[in-house]
Amino acid sequence: MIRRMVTNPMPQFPAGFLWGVSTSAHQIEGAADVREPSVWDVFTAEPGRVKDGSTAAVACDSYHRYHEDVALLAGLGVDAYRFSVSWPRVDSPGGLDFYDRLVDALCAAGVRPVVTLFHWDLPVALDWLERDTASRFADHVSVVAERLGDRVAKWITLNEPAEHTLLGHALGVHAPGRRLMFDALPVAHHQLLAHGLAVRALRAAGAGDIGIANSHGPTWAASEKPEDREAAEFYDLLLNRLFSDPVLIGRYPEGIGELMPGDVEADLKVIAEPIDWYGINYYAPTRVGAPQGAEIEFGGLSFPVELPFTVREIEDRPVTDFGWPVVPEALTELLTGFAGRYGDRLPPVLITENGCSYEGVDDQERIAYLDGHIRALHRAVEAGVDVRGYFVWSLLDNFEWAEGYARRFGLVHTDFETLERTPKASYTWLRDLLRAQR
Ligand code: IFM
Repeated sequence: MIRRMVTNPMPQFPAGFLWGVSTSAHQIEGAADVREPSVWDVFTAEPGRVKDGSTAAVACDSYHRYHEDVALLAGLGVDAYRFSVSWPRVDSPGGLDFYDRLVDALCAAGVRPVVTLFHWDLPVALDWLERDTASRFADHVSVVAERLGDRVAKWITLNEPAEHTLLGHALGVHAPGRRLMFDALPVAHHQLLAHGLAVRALRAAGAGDIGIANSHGPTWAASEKPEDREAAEFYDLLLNRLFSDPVLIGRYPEGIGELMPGDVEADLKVIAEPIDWYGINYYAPTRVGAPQGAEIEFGGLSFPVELPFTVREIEDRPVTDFGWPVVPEALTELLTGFAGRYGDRLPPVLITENGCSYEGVDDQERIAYLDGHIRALHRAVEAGVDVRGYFVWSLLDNFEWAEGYARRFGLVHTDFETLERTPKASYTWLRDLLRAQR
């Protein structure tokens, strides 16, 4: 547990630095009865998939209460709000009208809309194992861009394709619940292709300011032993290179391209379509060692397979209610490492997610977490990394996927019975920080 008074003044970030908060459609909107189903609706209906047995059918009911959310954003004083459009809702009658209203409300409140075009809620009829899903995504993107493009400040093609591949298709703890292990690699390739096609579709629709939100974090070897270092390098490749090398330098890490389907060289030219900025979702580093047994544990499930690594505990660090270690300086390490790896191929960076799960409305631990990470971010800026913005995950407590409503990441508490929103201490703290930054 970390509980300390935050006293030192926050250093000033460069003028024009973009401050925001993030959410995603499936996690907050509810109103599942007025849209087509997604793979997450099917997954959560299956017993045992979500820890508390809940679904996102109502969630925060932001579909009906978006005006309350916009008022909270305006009160917080953020420059921007990152939300996602639900592909199944866009495919439903009147679905785009909802986003039209939301975007108008944000603009009227002086909050710039940042739109994620895919945040895991794939329409049930589609499948990322199929190459055609990438083209279908580009069609979806064109429809959204035509309608909202005149008011959207920034576009994000995909959110965390790494987690969607690993958790959803390799391990099966997220929708669509497949356990394909390394046979899930085509899912990664097709999402990357979808990203490149989406960049082209956005530009064709006259939209600009385009990025992707990939999850990254430093990977630390459990020891100097060659087997631990090798395992850590492999994990680093999966988390920190598989989804960034193709986008930023137009090639897969060594040994991966030959495992991907289709004309990979031609696809990489699409995948590496230039973007305007690169989004990083950062939560924690990972300590990785050599495999220890024939079973892995994840999300309460055991897998009778041996992965080429095991995730080890990071000792002597506080952890969040989710059990994630709190290591702010790893964010500086991540950003300086990224800038070193990609050099001038790395466009300006935005932190598109950073946050933590804690109970309670007097959430001093969240304040300490955010304070530490924003300072770590500033150190990266001082070290010369071109970081242009920072988004807290999340505005509201919401549906945390396979964890249901048990994990609370919000600056605002959601009562899931009454749907009442109550700003937490961290909301007030961030509001004051943003005021001081201006
Ligand atoms: O809630 C998720 C979000 O959907 C994607 N990034 C990580 C968050 C916390 O687990």
